[in-house]
Amino acid sequence: MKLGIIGLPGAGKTTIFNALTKGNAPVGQSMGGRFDVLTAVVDVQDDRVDVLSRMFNPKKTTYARITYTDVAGLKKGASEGGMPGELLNHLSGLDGFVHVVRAFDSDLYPHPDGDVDAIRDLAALDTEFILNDLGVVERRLEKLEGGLQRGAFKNKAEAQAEMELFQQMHETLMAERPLRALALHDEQIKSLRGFGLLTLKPTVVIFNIGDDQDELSSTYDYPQTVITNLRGKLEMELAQLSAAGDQESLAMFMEEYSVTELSLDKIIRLSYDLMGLQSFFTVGEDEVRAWTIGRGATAVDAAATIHTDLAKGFIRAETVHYDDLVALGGMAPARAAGRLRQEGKTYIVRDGDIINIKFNL
Ligand SMILES: Nc1nc2c(ncn2[C@@H]2O[C@H](COP(=O)(O)OP(=O)(O)OP(=O)(O)O)[C@@H](O)[C@H]2O)c(=O)[nH]1
Ligand SMILES: [Mg+2]
Repeated sequence: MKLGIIGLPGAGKTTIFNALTKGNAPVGQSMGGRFDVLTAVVDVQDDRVDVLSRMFNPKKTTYARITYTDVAGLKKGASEGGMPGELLNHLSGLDGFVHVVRAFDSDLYPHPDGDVDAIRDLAALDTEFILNDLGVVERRLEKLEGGLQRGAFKNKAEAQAEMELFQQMHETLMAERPLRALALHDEQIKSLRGFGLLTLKPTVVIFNIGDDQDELSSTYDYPQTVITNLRGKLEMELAQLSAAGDQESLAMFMEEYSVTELSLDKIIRLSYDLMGLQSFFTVGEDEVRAWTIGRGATAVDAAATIHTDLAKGFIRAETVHYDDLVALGGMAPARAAGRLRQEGKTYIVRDGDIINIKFNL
């Protein structure tokens, strides 16, 4: 799961990258068109993993993970004449975006456009993505129309259905709305995967506010989109103190700014949930581990997430739900109470399932 931190130049992308990843990447300097230099993997905090870890006392405890990448090099006009192929490839390959919008004012680092206007800037980068997608959709529509006229499609009904979908997408983009606004169902989203449509991807919008600034609200309201405020610079400094293990300065700093907890875990969790992800767990003496799986995934998908061999030789999935395990107080009582179920390949995994794959190769 890889999320790209995007935003206009100087919006605070690298600052927020550091805040989320407890990193030390240099801020206030552009990376000169190199857009995929900063990548970091973070743990998704999950109380359930901590509880399981106390219960099984394993050698190793592993949380679910998200990769964040700092995507430099996007500016207004980026889509004019088409985005550079390399940048577009990079963006298309991401699972979602964290869109950082500048809301802070700073004499030291004036806004390149002269004044700060977060709503304008949010729309500006959205427009670039919308124009990019519009190009993709129009090219596909031309092909479909031409092909249908010439009778080039074996399955005419299928081509017709695709054309209707693309016409609907075209209307949405022409109304300057992202494709997320259509709330397409999973099958449709799957069929669109190869097109690299940017406005279809789930997005967290972060208004990057100044240390003493009030939170911004907005009417920006689309499916698969969340909006949040973050004091980027302050959160970066707190995250860095925390990473350096400087508890004393951290406590002082937090007190001074009336911060009760670091925001990074909240934002990481937010992006995890937004992507429609869920966790299942494996437990044992060696390791307690959270694994990431999409909604609707089956037991055999879960097996494949752990190892392809487990999927190939799949026999059954011994499954107990986290809530049952904790309520009953352990594996043995859960088994005695009949809560340890034997599930087959097609079982739909639930968030919080604890799974032991039985397999034979
Ligand atoms: N006062 C204040 N300054 C900030 C905040 N966030 C970022 N800055 C400053 O704004 C400047 C740009 O921040 P960066 O994080 O480098 O922004 P960026 O989006 O990565 O910039 P580019 O990579 O050049 O596009 C730096 O000087 C930061 O210190 C904030 O929340 N408050
Ligand atoms: Mg940067």
